[in-house]
Amino acid sequence: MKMKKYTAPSIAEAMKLVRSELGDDAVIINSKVVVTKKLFGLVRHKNFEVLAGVDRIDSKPSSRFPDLQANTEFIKPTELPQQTKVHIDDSFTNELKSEISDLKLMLQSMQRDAKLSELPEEILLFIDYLKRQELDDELITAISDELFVHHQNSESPLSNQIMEKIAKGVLIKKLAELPLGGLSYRKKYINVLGPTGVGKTTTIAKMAARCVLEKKKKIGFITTDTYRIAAIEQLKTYANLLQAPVEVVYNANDYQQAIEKFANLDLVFIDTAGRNYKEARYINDLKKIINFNEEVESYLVLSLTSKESDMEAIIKQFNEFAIGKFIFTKVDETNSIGTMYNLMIKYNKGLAYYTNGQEVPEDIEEANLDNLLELFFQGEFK
Ligand SMILES: Nc1nc2c(ncn2[C@@H]2O[C@H](COP(=O)(O)OP(=O)(O)O)[C@@H](O)[C@H]2O)c(=O)[nH]1
Ligand SMILES: [Mg+2]
Repeated sequence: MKMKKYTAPSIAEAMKLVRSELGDDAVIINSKVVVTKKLFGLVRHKNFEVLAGVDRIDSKPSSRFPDLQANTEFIKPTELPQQTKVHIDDSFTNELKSEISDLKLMLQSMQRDAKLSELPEEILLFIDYLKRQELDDELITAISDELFVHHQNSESPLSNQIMEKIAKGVLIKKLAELPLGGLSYRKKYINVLGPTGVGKTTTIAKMAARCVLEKKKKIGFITTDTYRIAAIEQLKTYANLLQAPVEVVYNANDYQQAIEKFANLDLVFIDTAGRNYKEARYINDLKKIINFNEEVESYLVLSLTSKESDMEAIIKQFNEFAIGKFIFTKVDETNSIGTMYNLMIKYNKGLAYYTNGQEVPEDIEEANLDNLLELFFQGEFK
């Protein structure tokens, strides 16, 4: 069997290449979508990679489907080596299953390609906006399918407003079940976790200021970030402004004492050291110091300027802390905020706040369905 790999921007083009070189008898052995990123990930190219093969009279049977090949007219059964008797075991069945599911995917993506080519300019532009926001392909497909249905049932072009409404409808379905909103005030200790430099301390200052100014709560701070003097000073500066006490905690003993000192406070914010999240040691250190009992509400802070794959690694790393909700920072520093929605949906986690600037206490928003949907469509459509 002669086999060759073909890469093209669409299934149709890949198939054209296959046919032109291998002829009409060519069979598809495997196919997949390959995404390549250029310009630091700003431009994403989707290509289809198809592995095709064709039998030739002089070819030796491949070990892949020897029985099937034995029945083709190209090979005389007498030419078959003895040991090619097939054993239909689990691995073969599994391989077959995965081939079938690959074919299914290929068919779906061909149908989608065909659908897309029928769509008018305004819808394609809208889909392009979703892509630029780096929304997951799965979500984009769900939205495109809805747009397609509306397009078929509508005589006039869909306006941006209508398309936005349709897309929001799809996002609402995915987000509606997730917990959205800030501090519950049901737990006394607010534990803020996350990697270095994402904005944990700044976000704590923003949340704490709201508690004091709007809810008139008596608050205090604990910091386990003893790694850098500047980090302690930063928290103390905010605490002084709010006239709230700070305890610097080096070990479990200090932590216990701080808790006793803060017995009469309503809320205690715990700022943690943002060391390299890849070090398991850091996670263990934290577990040793902080007493994660039912009085603690934990948030994971992620910056939208980070790569999505890195954020996923962080989420997995921090998962054992029973993270209630995410906090996304630096919304103001990016033009693509799809990541926020992708991660919430993928990890089935809600959102407490998103922050959009360095100013304390202004630059923070408590998340709700309305502002999340508005935020997604704040960018320019062209
Ligand atoms: N542009 C922008 N900068 C932010 C935001 N939140 C925090 N920062 C900045 O990010 C830097 C690191 O913040 P910090 O709170 O010290 O991070 P930590 O190491 O996680 O505690 C500081 O310069 C903050 O002013 C935000 O929402 N937008
Ligand atoms: Mg800090």
